Order: sequence, then C-alpha cells, then structure tokens
Amino acid sequence: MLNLTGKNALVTGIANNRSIAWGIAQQLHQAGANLGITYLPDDKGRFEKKVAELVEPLQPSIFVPCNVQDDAQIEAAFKTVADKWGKIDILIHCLAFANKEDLTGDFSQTSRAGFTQALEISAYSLTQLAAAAKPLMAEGGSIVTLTYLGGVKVIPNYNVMGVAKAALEMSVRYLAAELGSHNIRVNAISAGPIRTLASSAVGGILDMIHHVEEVAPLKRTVTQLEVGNAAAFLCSDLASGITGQILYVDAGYEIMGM
Ligand code: NAD
Ligand code: 0WE
Repeated sequence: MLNLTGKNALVTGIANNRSIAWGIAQQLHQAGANLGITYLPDDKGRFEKKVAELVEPLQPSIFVPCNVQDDAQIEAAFKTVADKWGKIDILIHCLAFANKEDLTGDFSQTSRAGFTQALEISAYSLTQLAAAAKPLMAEGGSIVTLTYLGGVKVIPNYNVMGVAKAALEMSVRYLAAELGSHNIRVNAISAGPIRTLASSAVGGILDMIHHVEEVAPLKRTVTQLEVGNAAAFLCSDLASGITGQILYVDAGYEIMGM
C-alpha cells in the first residue's frame, strides 16, 4: 500500500485551489506525509493569505515564502526546514513562468531577457532546490517536478516554455545520475493540459483541452488529483526502483500519432 507516514514533504507551487501542486499536496497528505508549503510572496501579502487559508486543513508544519529568483529566500526556506525537520524526504517542484508576450506569436521574437527569465524560473530552479535539499536528504529521498509535452514536441504558442521544459527534463536526468548514489530519486510527471491559473491565462487553452478530449485514448483530460496520485506513487517506496524518468499522466495523449 502507498504509505508516506513519517515522511517530510516540501511542496512548492501552490497558488490557488486549481494548482497542480494543490492536488499533489492533498494526495501526499492523504498518504500520511507531513507537509511543508512554500509560496511566492508578493508586496501586499495576498498570496500568503490565500495559500495559508487553502492549506490550513492539511496542517502544514512549515509555511515559508520562496521566490526561486532570490537565493536568500531559498536559503532561508531550507534553513527553516533544517531547523524544524532536520531531514527532508520529498521535494515537489511545481512552478513555471514565462512572460505572457513570449507565449504567443513568433518564437524567433523571444527576447534575451524573456528567454533567460523563463529558463531561470522554470528550469534552473529545479537544480537550485535539489542542491539545497541534497544535504537534508541524507537518508535518501524523492524529487518530483512537473513538465509538459511542449518540451518534447512543438505545441503552438508554448514557445520559450517548451525550451525551458526541455532543459528541465534533461536536468532531471543529470540530477538523477548525480544523486542516485545518495539514494535520492529524481523524476518528472508530464501532465496533460489542465485548467489552472497559469494555463487559463493562455489564449486557446479550452480548445486545446477539447482537442485532448477527442484524441486521447481515455477521451478526457486528467485532473490535479490524478497527477497528485502519480506524484504520491513516485515519492513512495513503491517507486524505489524508478529514477530519471518522465512519467506521462495525460490520459494517453502522448502515444497518438494522428
Ligand atoms: P499554477 O499557476 O497554479 O502554478 C504555477 C506556480 O508557479 C504558482 O504557484 C506560482 O506562484 C509559481 N511561481 C511562479 N514564479 C515563481 C517564482 N519566481 N518563485 C516561486 N514560485 C513561482 O499553474 P499550474 O498549471 O499548476 O503549474 C504548475 C506546474 O505544472 C508548472 O511547472 C507547469 O509548467 C506544469 N504543468 C502544467 C500543466 C497545465 O496544463 N496546467 C500541464 C503540464 C505541466
Ligand atoms: O506550463 C504551462 C503553463 C506555463 C505558463 C503559463 C503562463 C501564463 C501567464 C508559464 N508562464 C505564464 N505566464 C503568464 O503570464 N502549461 C503546460 C499550461 C499551458 O501553457 C500553454 C499551453 C499549455 C497547455 C501556453 C501555450 C500553449 C499551450
């Protein structure tokens, strides 16, 4: 049986009740994990309040800000983890960002700043967080990140995010190769399109979802909780032999050629 009792899990990327990270946090909690939650702070503290209210029923023992563009925030977040928990078993990386103008139109028009920012937040952050978690995973651990088919095949308008996801997926393999000797496993879930804060800001997302509902073998899209179940599996001892993999949780869409 899937059992995460006694495991400490740090979850990044919860913005609201539609976030994939929220689906993951709920399933980790249900499997018995002890949760730590990080959120992206903003000037008015609105995110903090919203996320705090949302996660309250899961009784997280850690709730800290962590903007991955700020080394000091990452350091402070992991200092809190070290002080309160001493060790960490599970790290969920569930965040991405690109400028809205870089997610439409010609990919060749991507600016240097836009390219750099998208890759920094969406790809490099995994390596940063893995490096911070490594010393706290002395007994081994499991790191899971979220990716999308647009990092492997061209999806209209995904543009610079596709390049960032390609970098993220290769980072999974290099991290898995390095951290394997410490019994730390690193995997990605490639989720099908889901309506979330990030995806809803993208023009035409509903058309994409309808396309998946027609073409995918299961004739539907997936839910945040289904992604959460796959994440809980990858973080559990049931997946002890799995590392460096990209697991498609997409109702089968990826196998179709036409
Ligand atoms: P979401 O908007 O709920 O989550 C994105 C999160 O990224 C937010 O919580 C936001 O606060 C965080 N974030 C952005 N910049 C940050 C920064 N500088 N520091 C720290 N956090 C930052 O949207 P989502 O769809 O749940 O996205 C979560 C992950 O799932 C992303 O990696 C996304 O690429 C991936 N994904 C989404 C879909 C989809 O269709 N929604 C499909 C496959 C993969
Ligand atoms: O990874 C994602 C979402 C990534 C994302 C979305 C936004 C919108 C708002 C990153 N940064 C931003 N920045 C914003 O300002 N997905 C897999 C969902 C998604 O995004 C797409 C998709 C799909 C699917 C963008 C274009 C085409 C398809």
